[in-house]
Amino acid sequence: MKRSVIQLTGAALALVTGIAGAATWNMATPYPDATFHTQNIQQFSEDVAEATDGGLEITVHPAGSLVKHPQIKRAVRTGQVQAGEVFISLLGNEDPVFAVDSIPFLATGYDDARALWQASREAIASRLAEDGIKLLYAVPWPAQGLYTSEEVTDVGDLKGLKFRAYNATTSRLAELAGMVPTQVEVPEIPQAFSTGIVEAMITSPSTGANSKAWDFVDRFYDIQAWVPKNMVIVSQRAFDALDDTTQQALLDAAATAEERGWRMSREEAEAKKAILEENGMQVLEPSEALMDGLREVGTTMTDEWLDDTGADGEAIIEAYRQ
Ligand code: PCA
Repeated sequence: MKRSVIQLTGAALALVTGIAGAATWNMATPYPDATFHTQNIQQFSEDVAEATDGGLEITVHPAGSLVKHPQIKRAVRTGQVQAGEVFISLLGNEDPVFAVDSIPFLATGYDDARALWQASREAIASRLAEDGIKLLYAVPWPAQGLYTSEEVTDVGDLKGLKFRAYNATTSRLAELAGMVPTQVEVPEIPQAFSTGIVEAMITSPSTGANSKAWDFVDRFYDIQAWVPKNMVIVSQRAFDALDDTTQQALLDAAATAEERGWRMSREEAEAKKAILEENGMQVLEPSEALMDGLREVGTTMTDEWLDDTGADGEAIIEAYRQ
């Protein structure tokens, strides 16, 4: 009898402290529900809730519904939301180090992308830390390909095209190739094409398929130009407010989400190219002439990036090449 009373008291106590210590976080993300990154984040949120017995609930607000993509980092910094997802190279105009994974032809496959991530992770994490932001993990998009309506046999064919850019790096690439860039977030891609604001883009098979690219372009050139990443970040202050066990559960779930995300990305690449084809698009190997021209643009952009980043950039490239 006595024992069961003690047990009951213990259980009741756990319940009470559990409730008192429970945290609810809001997480702002830029991409729609059907995106594999978003699905991975939903799973991450479920994993955290389960591992902490509901001690940390993360409510995911996708597609820029709570905070628009360009404001997500600031929203995490100011504590408007506790967590967020950001396309890392979107921050390239804040600090060029963030643009490293969007330099054309620096790292074009998953193994290279992982090596580049290992070489740049610390530099990126420490810049975020200066803003009171903790980096949890990053996951790549499939390699970026070129979407157009007309045939493109060399860089000259791109001249004058109205190009959908998604950061400063893609705008610069467009300029160097003689195109006219306009920055458009993923949820607005179909409308930007249908209203004639843009007529070509470079993005993954995932974003092309999810945007139903076949409604507005005919060709996908598999140029595999770079493998950019999204990162999941949290407010350091919100993190510090969690007890040790919850912090550890969050970090463990993040490590799991990072591995799962890289796996999902590899699977996406082929699956989504097949979907482009099934819907009537031509999935094409680029000509050597087109690749030569694009690589030249890539070399220029690597040099410019090294000029902008100085010793920090050099250290990253050196670590990457080893
Ligand atoms: N999709 C996102 C970023 C890179 C990608 O593949 C976009 O198009 O904005």
